Amino acid sequence: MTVRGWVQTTRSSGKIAFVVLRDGTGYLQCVLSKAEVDEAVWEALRQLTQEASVAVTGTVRADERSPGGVELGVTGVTLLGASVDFPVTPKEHGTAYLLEHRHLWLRSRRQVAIMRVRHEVVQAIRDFFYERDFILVDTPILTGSIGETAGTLFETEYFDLGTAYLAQTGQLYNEAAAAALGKVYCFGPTFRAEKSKTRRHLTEFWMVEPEMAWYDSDDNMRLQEDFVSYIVARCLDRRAAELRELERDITPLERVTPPFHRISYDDAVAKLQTLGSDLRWGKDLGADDETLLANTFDRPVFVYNYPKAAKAFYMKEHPDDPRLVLANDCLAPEGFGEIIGGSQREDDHDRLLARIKQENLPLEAYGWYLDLRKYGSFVHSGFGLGVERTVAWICGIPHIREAIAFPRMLTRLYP
Ligand code: NSS
Repeated sequence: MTVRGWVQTTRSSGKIAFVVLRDGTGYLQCVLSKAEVDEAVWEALRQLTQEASVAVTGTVRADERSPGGVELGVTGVTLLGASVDFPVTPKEHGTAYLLEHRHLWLRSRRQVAIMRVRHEVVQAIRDFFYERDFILVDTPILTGSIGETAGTLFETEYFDLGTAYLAQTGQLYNEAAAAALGKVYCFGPTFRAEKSKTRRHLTEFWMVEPEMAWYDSDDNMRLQEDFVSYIVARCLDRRAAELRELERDITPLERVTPPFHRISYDDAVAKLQTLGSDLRWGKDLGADDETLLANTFDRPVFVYNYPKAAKAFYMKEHPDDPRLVLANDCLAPEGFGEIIGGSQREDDHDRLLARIKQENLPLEAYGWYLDLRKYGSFVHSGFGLGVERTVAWICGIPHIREAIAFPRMLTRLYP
C-alpha cells in the first residue's frame, strides 16, 4: 500500500534505514533494506529530511516493536514536497522561538498529542450536554453590554451605534435563552484584554457556558462535578495513548470523581492564612492561593460564597449575608488553578438594578437583561469552564498557550 505523510525522523545504519512517517492519523515506521531495493529507492529514502512530504509504497507487516503494531516494508518512495532545514528540530528551543514558529511547532509529537486531547475534551463537552438535553444557543461575539468587568474589554467601532465589545462571556444572552429553552449552553471563543502575562491567561480563549433554569447554587455545583468528571473520564478512556506520549501521571486524574471537595470562602481564607498566605477577607484568591489551597485536597475543590465586592455584578446576593454572593469557583488539583467560575444569578429586579448602578455600568445597555427579571423572573444558575485551562490540566502542561493551536496573548498575534 501507499501512505502519504510527513517525515518525522530518519535513521540509517548503512544496510537498513528507518523512517517514521506522520500521516495525521498516527505514526508509521517504514523500513528499507538496502539489499532488497533498487539503489535509487535506497538513495531517495536516505536523503529524506525532517518534515519532507512523501508517498511511501510497500508491504504492511505486523511488528510488535513498532508504534501502532505494524511497519511498512518499503519498495518505493516519492518525494512530494522537500523540506530543507526545518526550523523546529528535536533539540531544545526557547519558548519565544517555538511560539514564533507555532505553525510548524504544531507538527511535533507533543503538540499533536495535546491537540488530540483538546479535541476529545471539546467532543466530551458537546456529548455531555447533548445527553442531558441541553440546547446549544450560539451567543453573539459582538456585543453592546459588558459581560464581566469593564477593565478587560476589546473595543471596536460599530457603524453609527458607537462602541461594540468582543464578548467576554455569552452568559447574559444565555440567561435570556434559558427562559425560552430551560437548559442551554453556548460554546465559543471569548475575549479579554488581559494585561497580565501569566501561565493561565490568554486574550482569546474558548469557554463553554451552560445556564439552567430552576437550578440553585448547590444544583449548579453538582452539575459541575459531574461535568468535569465526565470530561476527564473520556480523556482517560479514549486518549490514553496521547496522555502516555505526554508522560502524564494519570493517577491524580483517576481520582477525579464526584463529589468534589467544598469549602466556603470564609473557611478558605482562614485555611490559607494558616498556610502562610497574606490573603485578606474580601479579596479574590490569587494564583498562588489557589495552588496552596488546592494542594490540600486530592481532587478538585469548590470554593463557594464569595464576597460580593470580589465578583461580577450579576451574582445573587446570599439570602443570609448581604456581603456574600452565591458564587463558586472550581479549582483543579496539582497547581492548575481555577477552571470554572459559576454562580446563581440575581433574579430580583431591584437588587440587580442597584448592582448595575453601583458598578457604574451603562444602564442603557442592560434594559433587555433587566427585562428577564420583569417578565417571569426565575431562579437560575450557570457556569463557565475554560477549555484551555482544562486541557492544560488534563495534559499536565504548565502553560495554557500550548492548549490552543494558535494562542493569542498580550505580546503575540503572529502566526
Ligand atoms: O470570568 S469567569 O470566571 N466567569 C465567567 O466568564 C462567567 N460569565 C461564566 C458563567 O457563569 N457563565 O471565567 C470562567 C472561566 C475561568 O474559570 C477560566 O477557566 C476561564 O474561563 N478564563 C480564562 N481562560 C484563559 N484565559 C483567560 N484570560 C481567562 N479568563 C477566564
